[in-house]
Amino acid sequence: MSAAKKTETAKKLAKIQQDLGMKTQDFENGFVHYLYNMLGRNVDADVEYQFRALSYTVRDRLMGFWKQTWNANNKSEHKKAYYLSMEFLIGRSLTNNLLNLGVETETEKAMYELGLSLEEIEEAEKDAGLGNGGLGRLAACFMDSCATLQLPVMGYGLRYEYGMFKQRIQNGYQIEDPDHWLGFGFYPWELQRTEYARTVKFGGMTHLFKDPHTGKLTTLWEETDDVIAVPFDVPIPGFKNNTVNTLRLWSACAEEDFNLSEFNAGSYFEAVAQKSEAENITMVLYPNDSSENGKELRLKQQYFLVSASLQDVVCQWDKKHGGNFTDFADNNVFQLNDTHPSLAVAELMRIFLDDYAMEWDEAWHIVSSCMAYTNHTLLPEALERWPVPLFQRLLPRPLDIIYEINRRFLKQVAMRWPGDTARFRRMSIIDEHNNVCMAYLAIVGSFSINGVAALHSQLLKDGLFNDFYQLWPNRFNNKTNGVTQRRWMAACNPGLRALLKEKIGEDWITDLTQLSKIEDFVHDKPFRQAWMKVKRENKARLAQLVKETTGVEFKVDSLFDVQVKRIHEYKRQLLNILHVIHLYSKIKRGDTDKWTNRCVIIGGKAAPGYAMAKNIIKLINNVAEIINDDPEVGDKLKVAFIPNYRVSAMEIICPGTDVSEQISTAGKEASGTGNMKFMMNGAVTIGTLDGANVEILEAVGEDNFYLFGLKTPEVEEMKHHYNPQHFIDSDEDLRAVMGLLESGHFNQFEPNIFNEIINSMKSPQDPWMTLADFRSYINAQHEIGLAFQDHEHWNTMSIINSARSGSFSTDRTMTEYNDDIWKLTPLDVG
Ligand code: 26Q
Repeated sequence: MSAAKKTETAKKLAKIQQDLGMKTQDFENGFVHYLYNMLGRNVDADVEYQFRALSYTVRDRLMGFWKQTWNANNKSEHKKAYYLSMEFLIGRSLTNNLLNLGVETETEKAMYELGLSLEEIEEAEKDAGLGNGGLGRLAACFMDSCATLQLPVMGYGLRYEYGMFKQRIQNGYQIEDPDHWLGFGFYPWELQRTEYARTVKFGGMTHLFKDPHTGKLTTLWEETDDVIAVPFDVPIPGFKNNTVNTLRLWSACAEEDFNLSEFNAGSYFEAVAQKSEAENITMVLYPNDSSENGKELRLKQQYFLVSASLQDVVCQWDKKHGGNFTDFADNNVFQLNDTHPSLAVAELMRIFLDDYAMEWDEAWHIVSSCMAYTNHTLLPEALERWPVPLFQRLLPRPLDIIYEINRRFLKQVAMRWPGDTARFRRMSIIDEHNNVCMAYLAIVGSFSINGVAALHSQLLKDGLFNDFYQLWPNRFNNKTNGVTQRRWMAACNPGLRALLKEKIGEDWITDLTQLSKIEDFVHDKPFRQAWMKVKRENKARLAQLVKETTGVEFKVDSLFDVQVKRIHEYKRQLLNILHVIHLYSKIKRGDTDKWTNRCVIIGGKAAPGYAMAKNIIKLINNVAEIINDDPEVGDKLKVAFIPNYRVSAMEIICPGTDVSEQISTAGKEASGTGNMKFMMNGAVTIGTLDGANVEILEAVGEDNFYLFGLKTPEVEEMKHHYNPQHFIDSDEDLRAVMGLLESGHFNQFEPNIFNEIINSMKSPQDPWMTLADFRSYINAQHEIGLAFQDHEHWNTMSIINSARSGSFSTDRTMTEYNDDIWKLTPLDVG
């Protein structure tokens, strides 16, 4: 095709695209077209087909903007950022895409005209559960904010065939079912792009090779088992700004003509088995929210992500700049979401050294100027370490490079601290047990290292990474997490959105600090009443979810007290349960003066191999059963464990919550993001001084936050002489609670099943110090109960919490990443 003809055709296509239209009638037409012509169904088809037809209709309308953004990105010379993450916890996309396209009303009408309900169709969408919890959801919120801020950021992740497992409760125990979210390979929001497939090497061996012409030594990595990485692109629309960014998810595929030699030798079966081994790489998401070390497949996943993504970026650069990498670091930056993609440091070195014959110093200069690392945990046991022998077998060439990085790095350490062998040993990327320490690899290779809340970032400098902080203080910075208010307010809380629109307009949707304006109405009676009404309706919706999933009936007038997050000892669901048992024991002894009826919701998944966490779920369910079945308790106290907690459940839970439980042992929760979702939607927090709670408290003030528990230094100090028995002996209420637990009251026909839980809490070695915080937690909860009885006072706290949540938007977080780390220019796509 001639250049002129090409331009003419492009214009013609753009015109056709525009003609798609954004009116009610256009959505009706599109929907019917897909339902009839593509799916061969009628309007009375199953709601899954309705969802498919509607999502295709919406996707059509994203395509033009997507291509426009893609072209704008490729055309002009500007810096881009790449967010490398093993997890993107997207959840559902239809509602969000309608909101960001600004066509919710039109679509709703269109469906109504056809006798259908948009809400029902939206609920038919499966969650894309490609993440465990906070870290994965954060990545998804980041993508939304970057598109809304028009930042040229691309996400790189994995397209797991099976996402986070589905959780069922049977006899109180967690049962895991596979989450085949793709159904029969169907996900309307992805676009396969086989033309950008890449090859990733594993195994084999390395040897030096001397180029006979140049005399230059290069390393060859040969006899490898190769796996093809096929990209699937997911559109990420910004809020009403014509920008659609890209999330690229890699899927593993065996080589096209897989192992023909073996096939010819008659090993047909082995050849096919190898094919499935290659495709195993992206089969399933690891369901641990803290590291699982030493698992070969996990390391393969990490290298697969990193290698495919870096090749993708470097190839595109090479095409444009013909092998000249001088300006590469000025135009590209990689943000590493935790240590999972740390191998990026070694892999980019490998590409430059081996594929482009670059000198070490030049390559290192570029690599260490374009990598930035975010840490999400302080728990030392969660730091990723991989055995060198495993590395040697799977990734011999990257391991060579890591050794060389370490050798040069340790030389620097020795120069700075001559003779300090202890420090030398502490800082080595290869530890004393012959493991590769991924966090150190990330730190050594990055120009920026950040924590995810002010306290957490400080603790990284003081503790975990202190040696590195002394060496490179300027690399360390803080970026407090956020959440996107588009999903976590506008989309999931339509009642609140309507009320806000009436009072302060809709600017808060792209500038959350605007929420502070509602504080002007805190004494305005009609506004206050409307606020209360919205909360009440949201509580009714939540109560319905609880009824449907657990059979437990909640009264809307009760205090809704919620803790939803992964089940982990440091998050202390146990402390919550101790409080529940305390309330129960008070009811049983008739101590119900000034009682506040309370509904306690707990939800979350336990890692399948984490026995203690699974047992905590069983305890919650047993306690719930005894309490809910006791007529003497009645509506005074209800307890429900919501099964299969996930993004779409939180969309119903957070708008209907009165009290948000953020009760981790101080110094252990890096940030938390659920805390922010609750706050925005008008819940009051009961929390320790941990993670972003510190900043939430600062924003709302002590009058609007229920603070309790030991502070981080107090926890550290108490470690040396922790005596849980002392707390039991000196506290009558705690004694009663422990007595009930130990008597087997909650496990009458299941003797001893909670012994380990009880022993862990009573152990002087308990790192989570649950019993130490019991008294102050109970007192704070008591205050909450009383405060809730004063409806007006409670309403004021609720309004203030939401009004002062302005800084917890990922729009703010992304702006800070950009100003301090990425330095991108927003790209107006017109
Ligand atoms: C690592 C290696 C092997 C297998 C699994 C893992 C793994 C997977 C997921 C390790 C950690 C995670 C997830 C961690 C996580 O979600 N951390 C949370 O991140 C949030 C976002 O910054 C914070 O708000 C939370 O405080 C933090 O716990």
